Amino acid sequence: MQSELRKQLLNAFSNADGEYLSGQYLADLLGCSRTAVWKHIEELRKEGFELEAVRKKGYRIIKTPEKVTADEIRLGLKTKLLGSLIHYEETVDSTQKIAQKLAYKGVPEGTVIVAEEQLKGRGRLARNWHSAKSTGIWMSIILRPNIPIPKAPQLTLITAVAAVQAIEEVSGIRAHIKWPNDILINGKKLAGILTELQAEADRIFSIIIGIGINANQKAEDFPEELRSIATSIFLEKGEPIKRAELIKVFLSKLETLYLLYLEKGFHPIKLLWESYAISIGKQIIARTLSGSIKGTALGITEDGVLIMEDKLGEKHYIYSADIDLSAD
Ligand code: BT5
Repeated sequence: MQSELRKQLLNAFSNADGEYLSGQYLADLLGCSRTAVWKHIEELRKEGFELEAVRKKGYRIIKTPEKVTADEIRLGLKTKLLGSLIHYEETVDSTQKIAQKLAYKGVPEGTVIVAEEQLKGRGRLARNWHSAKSTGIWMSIILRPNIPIPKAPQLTLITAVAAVQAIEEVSGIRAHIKWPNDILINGKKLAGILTELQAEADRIFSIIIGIGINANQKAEDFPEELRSIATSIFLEKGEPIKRAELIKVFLSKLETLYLLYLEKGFHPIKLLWESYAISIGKQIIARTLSGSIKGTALGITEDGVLIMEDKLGEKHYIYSADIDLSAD
Protein backbone atom coordinates (compact mmCIF):
# COMPACT_ATOMS: atom_id res chain seq x y z
CA MET A 1 0.00 0.00 0.00
CA GLN A 2 1.25 3.48 -0.62
CA SER A 3 1.34 6.36 1.78
CA GLU A 4 -0.91 9.39 1.55
CA LEU A 5 2.21 11.59 1.19
CA ARG A 6 3.41 9.63 -1.82
CA LYS A 7 -0.01 10.02 -3.43
CA GLN A 8 0.12 13.80 -2.91
CA LEU A 9 3.66 14.00 -4.24
CA LEU A 10 2.73 12.14 -7.43
CA ASN A 11 -0.40 14.26 -7.85
CA ALA A 12 1.77 17.37 -7.60
CA PHE A 13 4.12 16.05 -10.29
CA SER A 14 1.27 15.11 -12.60
CA ASN A 15 -0.35 18.55 -12.17
CA ALA A 16 3.02 20.23 -12.83
CA ASP A 17 3.09 18.56 -16.23
CA GLY A 18 6.87 18.39 -16.61
CA GLU A 19 7.63 21.71 -14.88
CA TYR A 20 10.07 21.89 -11.94
CA LEU A 21 8.70 21.83 -8.40
CA SER A 22 10.96 23.23 -5.71
CA GLY A 23 11.85 21.20 -2.63
CA GLN A 24 10.39 23.94 -0.43
CA TYR A 25 7.14 24.02 -2.42
CA LEU A 26 6.80 20.25 -2.07
CA ALA A 27 7.68 20.34 1.64
CA ASP A 28 4.98 22.99 2.25
CA LEU A 29 2.45 21.11 0.15
CA LEU A 30 3.04 17.83 1.95
CA GLY A 31 3.56 19.40 5.36
CA CYS A 32 6.90 17.67 5.85
CA SER A 33 10.60 18.61 5.84
CA ARG A 34 12.68 19.01 2.69
CA THR A 35 14.69 16.00 3.83
CA ALA A 36 11.50 13.94 3.91
CA VAL A 37 10.69 15.12 0.36
CA TRP A 38 14.17 14.06 -0.73
CA LYS A 39 13.63 10.62 0.83
CA HIS A 40 10.42 10.15 -1.16
CA ILE A 41 12.24 11.23 -4.33
CA GLU A 42 14.92 8.61 -3.64
CA GLU A 43 12.22 5.96 -3.18
CA LEU A 44 10.73 6.87 -6.55
CA ARG A 45 14.19 6.60 -8.15
CA LYS A 46 14.58 3.11 -6.69
CA GLU A 47 11.31 2.18 -8.39
CA GLY A 48 12.75 3.26 -11.74
CA PHE A 49 11.45 6.84 -12.02
CA GLU A 50 14.04 9.21 -13.47
CA LEU A 51 13.90 12.51 -11.63
CA GLU A 52 15.97 15.50 -12.50
CA ALA A 53 17.10 17.72 -9.61
CA VAL A 54 18.30 21.19 -10.60
CA ARG A 55 19.58 23.71 -8.03
CA LYS A 56 17.28 26.68 -7.45
CA LYS A 57 14.61 25.07 -9.65
CA GLY A 58 13.70 21.83 -7.97
CA TYR A 59 12.60 18.43 -9.19
CA ARG A 60 10.80 17.14 -12.21
CA ILE A 61 10.02 13.68 -13.53
CA ILE A 62 11.67 13.01 -16.87
CA LYS A 63 10.95 9.32 -17.27
CA THR A 64 8.62 6.83 -15.66
CA PRO A 65 9.47 3.13 -15.40
CA GLU A 66 7.76 0.49 -17.54
CA LYS A 67 6.24 -1.01 -14.45
CA VAL A 68 2.78 -1.16 -13.01
CA THR A 69 3.61 -0.09 -9.45
CA ALA A 70 1.07 1.82 -7.39
CA ASP A 71 3.12 5.01 -7.87
CA GLU A 72 3.30 4.55 -11.61
CA ILE A 73 -0.49 4.05 -11.81
CA ARG A 74 -1.17 6.88 -9.40
CA LEU A 75 0.71 9.42 -11.54
CA GLY A 76 -2.03 11.18 -13.48
CA LEU A 77 -4.83 8.77 -12.51
CA LYS A 78 -8.14 10.59 -13.01
CA THR A 79 -10.55 8.31 -11.14
CA LYS A 80 -12.25 8.94 -7.81
CA LEU A 81 -13.39 5.46 -6.84
CA LEU A 82 -11.28 2.91 -8.71
CA GLY A 83 -7.69 2.86 -7.53
CA SER A 84 -8.47 4.73 -4.30
CA LEU A 85 -6.19 2.06 -2.87
CA ILE A 86 -3.64 0.27 -5.03
CA HIS A 87 -1.95 -2.90 -3.84
CA TYR A 88 1.08 -3.79 -5.97
CA GLU A 89 3.27 -6.87 -5.83
CA GLU A 90 6.05 -8.03 -8.10
CA THR A 91 5.06 -11.72 -8.06
CA VAL A 92 1.87 -13.33 -6.80
CA ASP A 93 0.04 -16.60 -7.25
CA SER A 94 -3.09 -14.79 -8.38
CA THR A 95 -4.27 -11.21 -7.88
CA GLN A 96 -7.77 -12.71 -7.37
CA LYS A 97 -6.58 -14.55 -4.28
CA ILE A 98 -5.14 -11.40 -2.75
CA ALA A 99 -8.28 -9.48 -3.65
CA GLN A 100 -10.44 -12.12 -1.89
CA LYS A 101 -8.41 -11.74 1.28
CA LEU A 102 -8.41 -7.93 1.17
CA ALA A 103 -12.14 -7.84 0.42
CA TYR A 104 -12.85 -9.94 3.52
CA LYS A 105 -10.75 -7.53 5.54
CA GLY A 106 -13.07 -4.75 4.40
CA VAL A 107 -10.79 -2.61 2.20
CA PRO A 108 -12.65 0.22 0.43
CA GLU A 109 -14.60 -0.32 -2.76
CA GLY A 110 -12.41 0.41 -5.77
CA THR A 111 -9.28 -1.20 -4.31
CA VAL A 112 -7.04 -2.44 -7.12
CA ILE A 113 -4.57 -5.32 -6.88
CA VAL A 114 -1.94 -5.50 -9.58
CA ALA A 115 1.16 -7.62 -10.15
CA GLU A 116 4.01 -7.86 -12.65
CA GLU A 117 3.72 -11.64 -12.68
CA GLN A 118 1.28 -14.37 -11.65
CA LEU A 119 2.49 -17.88 -10.98
CA LYS A 120 -1.00 -19.36 -10.77
CA GLY A 121 -3.14 -16.94 -12.76
CA ARG A 122 -6.58 -18.42 -13.18
CA GLY A 123 -9.35 -18.37 -15.72
CA ARG A 124 -12.92 -19.60 -15.34
CA LEU A 125 -13.63 -23.17 -14.20
CA ALA A 126 -10.14 -23.52 -12.70
CA ARG A 127 -8.41 -23.05 -16.04
CA ASN A 128 -4.97 -21.45 -16.16
CA TRP A 129 -4.24 -17.89 -17.19
CA HIS A 130 -0.71 -17.44 -18.49
CA SER A 131 0.72 -14.28 -16.93
CA ALA A 132 4.37 -13.82 -17.90
CA LYS A 133 6.44 -11.25 -16.02
CA SER A 134 6.05 -7.57 -16.93
CA THR A 135 4.38 -8.30 -20.25
CA GLY A 136 0.69 -7.84 -19.54
CA ILE A 137 -1.84 -6.39 -17.14
CA TRP A 138 -2.75 -8.77 -14.36
CA MET A 139 -5.19 -6.99 -12.13
CA SER A 140 -8.18 -7.42 -9.82
CA ILE A 141 -10.68 -4.78 -8.74
CA ILE A 142 -12.94 -4.95 -5.69
CA LEU A 143 -16.47 -3.58 -6.15
CA ARG A 144 -19.43 -3.51 -3.79
CA PRO A 145 -22.52 -2.70 -5.84
CA ASN A 146 -25.89 -2.88 -4.17
CA ILE A 147 -27.45 -5.23 -6.74
CA PRO A 148 -29.18 -8.62 -6.51
CA ILE A 149 -26.88 -11.65 -6.93
CA PRO A 150 -28.26 -12.76 -10.35
CA LYS A 151 -27.15 -9.44 -11.82
CA ALA A 152 -23.49 -9.94 -10.87
CA PRO A 153 -22.49 -11.36 -14.31
CA GLN A 154 -23.39 -7.96 -15.79
CA LEU A 155 -20.15 -6.68 -14.30
CA THR A 156 -18.26 -8.94 -16.72
CA LEU A 157 -19.97 -7.27 -19.66
CA ILE A 158 -19.34 -3.78 -18.25
CA THR A 159 -15.66 -4.64 -17.80
CA ALA A 160 -15.42 -5.98 -21.35
CA VAL A 161 -16.77 -2.69 -22.75
CA ALA A 162 -14.28 -0.69 -20.64
CA ALA A 163 -11.42 -2.91 -21.81
CA VAL A 164 -12.28 -2.55 -25.51
CA GLN A 165 -12.61 1.23 -25.14
CA ALA A 166 -9.32 1.55 -23.25
CA ILE A 167 -7.39 -0.71 -25.65
CA GLU A 168 -8.65 1.37 -28.57
CA GLU A 169 -7.76 4.69 -26.93
CA VAL A 170 -4.23 3.63 -25.98
CA SER A 171 -3.27 1.53 -29.01
CA GLY A 172 -5.70 2.41 -31.79
CA ILE A 173 -6.66 -1.26 -32.05
CA ARG A 174 -10.39 -2.03 -32.20
CA ALA A 175 -10.93 -5.34 -30.43
CA HIS A 176 -14.24 -7.17 -30.11
CA ILE A 177 -16.14 -8.93 -27.36
CA LYS A 178 -17.13 -12.56 -27.48
CA TRP A 179 -19.83 -13.25 -24.91
CA PRO A 180 -19.31 -13.34 -22.04
CA ASN A 181 -15.70 -12.62 -21.14
CA ASP A 182 -13.33 -12.76 -24.10
CA ILE A 183 -11.72 -9.80 -25.83
CA LEU A 184 -10.61 -10.88 -29.28
CA ILE A 185 -8.71 -9.44 -32.15
CA ASN A 186 -8.60 -11.24 -35.48
CA GLY A 187 -10.10 -14.26 -33.72
CA LYS A 188 -7.31 -14.47 -31.14
CA LYS A 189 -7.66 -13.77 -27.43
CA LEU A 190 -6.20 -10.48 -26.29
CA ALA A 191 -7.81 -10.30 -22.87
CA GLY A 192 -9.97 -12.32 -20.50
CA ILE A 193 -12.19 -11.41 -17.56
CA LEU A 194 -12.99 -13.43 -14.47
CA THR A 195 -15.76 -12.17 -12.20
CA GLU A 196 -15.96 -13.75 -8.76
CA LEU A 197 -18.48 -13.16 -6.02
CA GLN A 198 -18.36 -13.00 -2.26
CA ALA A 199 -21.93 -13.23 -1.05
CA GLU A 200 -23.99 -14.39 1.89
CA ALA A 201 -27.63 -15.42 1.58
CA ASP A 202 -29.02 -12.87 -0.87
CA ARG A 203 -26.53 -10.08 -0.23
CA ILE A 204 -23.41 -9.34 -2.25
CA PHE A 205 -20.45 -8.65 -0.03
CA SER A 206 -18.08 -7.92 -2.88
CA ILE A 207 -17.54 -8.60 -6.56
CA ILE A 208 -13.97 -9.20 -7.61
CA ILE A 209 -13.26 -8.45 -11.22
CA GLY A 210 -10.08 -10.00 -12.56
CA ILE A 211 -8.76 -8.87 -15.89
CA GLY A 212 -5.78 -10.07 -17.85
CA ILE A 213 -4.72 -8.06 -20.91
CA ASN A 214 -1.86 -9.23 -23.11
CA ALA A 215 0.09 -6.06 -23.76
CA ASN A 216 3.71 -6.48 -24.79
CA GLN A 217 4.22 -10.23 -25.28
CA LYS A 218 6.18 -11.42 -28.27
CA ALA A 219 5.13 -14.77 -29.77
CA GLU A 220 7.83 -16.61 -27.82
CA ASP A 221 6.51 -15.23 -24.53
CA PHE A 222 3.45 -17.44 -24.92
CA PRO A 223 3.70 -21.18 -24.31
CA GLU A 224 3.46 -23.30 -27.47
CA GLU A 225 -0.17 -24.31 -26.85
CA LEU A 226 -1.37 -20.68 -26.71
CA ARG A 227 0.48 -19.31 -29.74
CA SER A 228 -2.29 -20.02 -32.21
CA ILE A 229 -5.11 -18.75 -29.97
CA ALA A 230 -3.58 -15.82 -28.05
CA THR A 231 -2.28 -12.45 -29.15
CA SER A 232 -1.01 -9.20 -27.61
CA ILE A 233 -1.25 -5.51 -28.39
CA PHE A 234 2.44 -5.63 -29.35
CA LEU A 235 1.87 -8.49 -31.79
CA GLU A 236 -1.06 -6.68 -33.42
CA LYS A 237 0.42 -3.20 -33.50
CA GLY A 238 4.14 -3.87 -33.84
CA GLU A 239 5.13 -1.60 -30.97
CA PRO A 240 4.93 -1.84 -27.20
CA ILE A 241 2.56 0.21 -25.08
CA LYS A 242 2.99 1.59 -21.56
CA ARG A 243 1.04 -0.80 -19.40
CA ALA A 244 0.47 1.74 -16.62
CA GLU A 245 -1.07 4.08 -19.17
CA LEU A 246 -3.48 1.38 -20.29
CA ILE A 247 -4.40 0.64 -16.67
CA LYS A 248 -5.16 4.32 -16.00
CA VAL A 249 -7.35 4.67 -19.08
CA PHE A 250 -9.07 1.35 -18.34
CA LEU A 251 -9.85 2.31 -14.72
CA SER A 252 -11.22 5.61 -15.87
CA LYS A 253 -13.50 3.99 -18.51
CA LEU A 254 -14.61 1.33 -16.05
CA GLU A 255 -15.44 3.93 -13.41
CA THR A 256 -17.57 5.94 -15.86
CA LEU A 257 -19.48 2.83 -17.01
CA TYR A 258 -19.87 1.48 -13.48
CA LEU A 259 -21.33 4.74 -12.17
CA LEU A 260 -23.62 4.94 -15.22
CA TYR A 261 -24.75 1.38 -14.49
CA LEU A 262 -25.47 2.14 -10.82
CA GLU A 263 -27.48 5.18 -11.81
CA LYS A 264 -29.31 4.03 -14.97
CA GLY A 265 -29.17 0.24 -14.89
CA PHE A 266 -27.85 -2.15 -17.53
CA HIS A 267 -29.65 -0.75 -20.60
CA PRO A 268 -27.09 1.90 -21.67
CA ILE A 269 -24.29 -0.66 -21.19
CA LYS A 270 -26.20 -3.20 -23.29
CA LEU A 271 -26.28 -0.80 -26.23
CA LEU A 272 -22.53 -0.16 -25.99
CA TRP A 273 -21.81 -3.84 -25.50
CA GLU A 274 -23.76 -4.74 -28.65
CA SER A 275 -21.71 -2.29 -30.70
CA TYR A 276 -18.53 -4.20 -29.78
CA ALA A 277 -19.87 -7.76 -29.85
CA ILE A 278 -18.88 -10.21 -32.56
CA SER A 279 -21.03 -13.23 -31.79
CA ILE A 280 -24.41 -11.67 -32.57
CA GLY A 281 -26.12 -12.99 -35.70
CA LYS A 282 -23.54 -15.76 -36.07
CA GLN A 283 -23.74 -19.52 -35.86
CA ILE A 284 -22.27 -20.59 -32.54
CA ILE A 285 -21.95 -23.51 -30.20
CA ALA A 286 -22.55 -22.74 -26.55
CA ARG A 287 -20.80 -25.27 -24.32
CA THR A 288 -22.52 -25.20 -20.96
CA LEU A 289 -21.95 -27.42 -17.94
CA SER A 290 -25.12 -29.33 -18.85
CA GLY A 291 -24.27 -29.87 -22.56
CA SER A 292 -23.77 -28.08 -25.88
CA ILE A 293 -26.32 -26.10 -27.87
CA LYS A 294 -25.86 -25.20 -31.53
CA GLY A 295 -27.63 -22.27 -33.09
CA THR A 296 -27.70 -18.59 -33.95
CA ALA A 297 -26.78 -15.99 -31.35
CA LEU A 298 -29.67 -13.50 -31.42
CA GLY A 299 -28.35 -11.02 -28.87
CA ILE A 300 -28.48 -10.44 -25.15
CA THR A 301 -31.47 -9.75 -22.92
CA GLU A 302 -31.94 -6.54 -20.96
CA ASP A 303 -30.10 -8.40 -18.20
CA GLY A 304 -27.11 -9.49 -20.29
CA VAL A 305 -28.17 -13.11 -20.76
CA LEU A 306 -27.26 -14.59 -24.18
CA ILE A 307 -30.24 -15.53 -26.39
CA MET A 308 -29.80 -18.33 -28.92
CA GLU A 309 -32.14 -19.90 -31.42
CA ASP A 310 -31.61 -23.49 -32.51
CA LYS A 311 -32.54 -24.80 -35.95
CA LEU A 312 -35.98 -25.86 -34.75
CA GLY A 313 -36.66 -22.23 -33.86
CA GLU A 314 -36.51 -22.84 -30.13
CA LYS A 315 -34.99 -20.09 -28.04
CA HIS A 316 -32.39 -20.78 -25.36
CA TYR A 317 -31.24 -18.42 -22.64
CA ILE A 318 -27.59 -18.93 -21.76
CA TYR A 319 -26.35 -17.71 -18.40
CA SER A 320 -22.88 -19.17 -18.50
CA ALA A 321 -20.96 -20.98 -21.26
CA ASP A 322 -17.93 -21.11 -23.50
CA ILE A 323 -18.81 -19.96 -26.98
CA ASP A 324 -17.34 -21.47 -30.09
CA LEU A 325 -17.70 -19.19 -33.10
CA SER A 326 -16.52 -21.64 -35.70
CA ALA A 327 -19.70 -23.69 -36.00
CA ASP A 328 -21.12 -23.95 -39.51
C1 BT5 B 1 -10.49 -16.01 -18.71
O1 BT5 B 1 -10.83 -17.31 -18.43
O2 BT5 B 1 -10.36 -15.56 -19.81
C2 BT5 B 1 -10.27 -15.16 -17.47
C3 BT5 B 1 -8.86 -14.66 -17.34
C4 BT5 B 1 -8.70 -13.75 -16.16
C5 BT5 B 1 -7.26 -13.47 -15.85
C6 BT5 B 1 -7.10 -12.43 -14.78
S1 BT5 B 1 -5.46 -11.88 -14.62
C7 BT5 B 1 -5.81 -11.06 -13.16
C8 BT5 B 1 -6.76 -11.95 -12.38
N1 BT5 B 1 -6.04 -12.88 -11.57
C9 BT5 B 1 -6.24 -14.15 -11.95
O3 BT5 B 1 -5.72 -15.15 -11.41
N2 BT5 B 1 -7.08 -14.18 -13.00
C10 BT5 B 1 -7.51 -12.85 -13.37
P1 BT5 B 1 -11.33 -18.39 -19.50
O4 BT5 B 1 -12.44 -17.82 -20.33
O5 BT5 B 1 -11.61 -19.59 -18.69
O6 BT5 B 1 -10.10 -18.59 -20.45
C11 BT5 B 1 -8.99 -19.35 -20.06
C12 BT5 B 1 -8.33 -19.91 -21.31
O7 BT5 B 1 -7.68 -18.86 -22.04
C13 BT5 B 1 -7.23 -20.91 -21.02
O8 BT5 B 1 -7.76 -22.21 -20.89
C14 BT5 B 1 -6.33 -20.78 -22.25
O9 BT5 B 1 -6.85 -21.52 -23.33
C15 BT5 B 1 -6.47 -19.32 -22.62
N3 BT5 B 1 -5.38 -18.49 -22.07
C16 BT5 B 1 -4.63 -18.66 -20.95
N4 BT5 B 1 -3.76 -17.68 -20.78
C17 BT5 B 1 -3.95 -16.82 -21.82
C18 BT5 B 1 -3.36 -15.58 -22.20
N5 BT5 B 1 -2.42 -14.98 -21.48
N6 BT5 B 1 -3.82 -15.00 -23.34
C19 BT5 B 1 -4.79 -15.57 -24.09
N7 BT5 B 1 -5.37 -16.72 -23.78
C20 BT5 B 1 -4.97 -17.35 -22.65
